[in-house]
Amino acid sequence: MFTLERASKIFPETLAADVVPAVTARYRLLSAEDQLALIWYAYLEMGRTITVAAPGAARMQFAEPVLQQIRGMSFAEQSQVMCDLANRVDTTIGRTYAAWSVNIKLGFWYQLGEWMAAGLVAPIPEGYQLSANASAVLNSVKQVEQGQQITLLRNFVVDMGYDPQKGEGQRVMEPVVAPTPEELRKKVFIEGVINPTVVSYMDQLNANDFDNLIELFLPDGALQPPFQKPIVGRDAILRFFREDCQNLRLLPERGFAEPADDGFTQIKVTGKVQTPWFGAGIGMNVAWRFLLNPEGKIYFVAIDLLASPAELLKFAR
Ligand code: 45D
Repeated sequence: MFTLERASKIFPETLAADVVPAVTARYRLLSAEDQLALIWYAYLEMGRTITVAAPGAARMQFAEPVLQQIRGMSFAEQSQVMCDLANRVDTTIGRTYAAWSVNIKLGFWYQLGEWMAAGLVAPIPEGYQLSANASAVLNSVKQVEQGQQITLLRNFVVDMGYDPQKGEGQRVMEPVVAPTPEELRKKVFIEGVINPTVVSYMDQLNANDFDNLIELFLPDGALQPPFQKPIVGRDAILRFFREDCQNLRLLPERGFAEPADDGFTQIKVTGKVQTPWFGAGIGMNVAWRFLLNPEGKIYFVAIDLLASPAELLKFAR
């Protein structure tokens, strides 16, 4: 019998971008001031080659009251709010922030970044000197490929604020968009993979058709996002799809299927994923590792951010 533990080890030769958790761990040891300045410099650096998509109005309405409150503060107070967020201090804003979904958090910082650049919110002090450790972390951020850079920035932002329930509480999330109408859906073609479950998974996720997508999973099925623990069970996976997976673009390229124990099938697919935040500007190199039961339902799927583009072609037995 497959257990989640065993399932998570299929295709062990897949090399994930371990540099991401490693750099994130080093970043967490820095002072709040260093963290904020580092993100600012990293963000400026990235802004020279790619632009972040302005968040939609509907999405921003949730962060708006806090943003306006911050805008009305003195520079000293604004800096304090930002440091408190980075320090995960228990404040009203820290609690509000922690309950937001990832996209609302990103939208909040996007707006603050715009206001910092425009002089409406306290900037990073001119000539601020990063500590030696912070400079080293910033250098590491600059050295990785762009898909890994934006994953790092996302990690930094997600961890801020004060969450008394450690992620178990009710989330404030943007409204769920309607699924793309059938006639407007673009279908994927995956070289080497004709499995209908895998193809439907890609097409339905691309169409934001989460209610049909979840039907592809076994009731005790699991989905493991990059660098995270598996999300187990249909309810939790569906919540994750609605909260975190709207308007993703999955561009699977090729794959490989083979029989596993007990009549199961394991399928590895590699390709690119685009986030609505950067559109076609950044394609993240990913692998999907599926384990399907004999009826073709998903027992397990892991999404890995790949260490390098060379991993896209790695299907050696
Ligand atoms: O502190 O098949 C300032 C799943 C300075 C689903 C700032 C998936 C101060 C299943 C600049 C103001 C989801 C797993 C801060 C597939 C300061 C599935 C601002 C994968 C913070 C394929 C910083 C999807 C800002 C993937 C504004 C891999 C930073 C999705 C903004 C990956 C950073 C999406 C942004 C990623 C980062 C998105 C917008 C990595 C966005 C990253």
